[in-house]
Amino acid sequence: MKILFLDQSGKPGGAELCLLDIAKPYRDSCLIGLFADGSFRHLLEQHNIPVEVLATDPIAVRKESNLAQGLKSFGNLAPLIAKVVHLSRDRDLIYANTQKALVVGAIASFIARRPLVYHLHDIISPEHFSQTNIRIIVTLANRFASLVIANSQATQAAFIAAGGRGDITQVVYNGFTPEFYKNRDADIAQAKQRLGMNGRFLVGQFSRLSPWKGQHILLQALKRCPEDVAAILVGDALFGEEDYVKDLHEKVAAMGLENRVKFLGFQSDIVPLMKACDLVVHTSTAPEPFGRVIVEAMLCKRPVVAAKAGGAMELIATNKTGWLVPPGDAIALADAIVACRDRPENAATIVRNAEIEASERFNLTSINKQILQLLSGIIKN
Ligand code: UPG
Repeated sequence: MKILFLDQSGKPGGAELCLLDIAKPYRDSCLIGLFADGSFRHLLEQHNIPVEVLATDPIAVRKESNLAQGLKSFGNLAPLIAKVVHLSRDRDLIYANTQKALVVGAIASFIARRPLVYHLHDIISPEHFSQTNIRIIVTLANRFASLVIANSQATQAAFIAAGGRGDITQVVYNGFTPEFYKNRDADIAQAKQRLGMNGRFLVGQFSRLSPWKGQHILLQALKRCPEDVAAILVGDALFGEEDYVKDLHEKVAAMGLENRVKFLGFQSDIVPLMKACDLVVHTSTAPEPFGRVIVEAMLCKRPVVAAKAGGAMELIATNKTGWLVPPGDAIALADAIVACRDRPENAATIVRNAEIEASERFNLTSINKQILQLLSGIIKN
């Protein structure tokens, strides 16, 4: 199957890491078209996945843009759309992995008469998108997409609640390769040493630094935990959240947490660091569409506490495969961290259950089979 994948980002956020895994089986015949250059291109090249940067000027429209801004940037899209139309001529389908990819992909699919698939990684709600952008996404998906893949039931429900067509929407979770997380324990001692956190109960937060990812909630929780509890924040601002990063650093200083918090920036291989942690926390203050880090923690055999909203609730059964606490509740998070530190035997049982469940439910091989089946159905029709 010849697929033209489209993604607006040059940086490897969760949607891009998911796309990397989806594209692997098609590497001999697909092309990934990016709307910006960056380290995501290098990552695709390392995996021998054909990639081309289709636009060099950043596309100005943002998630919160209004109609006038949206229309203005629309005019700038014409050359990009022309390129996508050209590239899609000898492809079986266009696979849009982000919102701007949907806008370009929808128009190109109409002109080139190619089926369009839209992989929806976000919860379409006013917390994340302006009303204009919600209308654009829903209208284009309803009118042009043959299939909308939602990364969780929560994402699917939000899309339908916003007016999206349920009859073209299917839930497909992110897939992972369990073997990738196994037999890497030799790196743990080295990672702990590198972090200078020996003898501490180490809590890890792995995600881009962004207000809704809630790193500040972890800092507040840490302040309430005993002194031997320390934290690493792994990730960087990917999409213009530099003010939040500055704010986090100021908070750490103001709260006297300098010796208990380390900012590690973006790391291309999170596994050794995750394994060096005693607990992984997911602290999003808005419903998380899926939550890759939760599954990665399970596969790394590390206990995980997540915010009880959105897709996270489909990933964790509390007290069986992890713990869920109310989003934005630093007190509940601190209590969960201390409970995990004080009852390691309980955590060990949970970790065993979680690894078995995650290896089965989120196995990349079966997830990619599911996607192949869905795509084959579209091409036949
Ligand atoms: N990560 C790194 N290095 C870092 C920090 C993070 O590789 O330094 C990885 C992390 O391991 C994870 C990914 O980045 O695999 C981030 O995933 P996630 O927080 O789930 O992704 P988002 O960027 O928020 O992307 C969207 C949704 C999210 C969903 C994802 C895939 O918000 O809920 O899981 O798309 O569908």
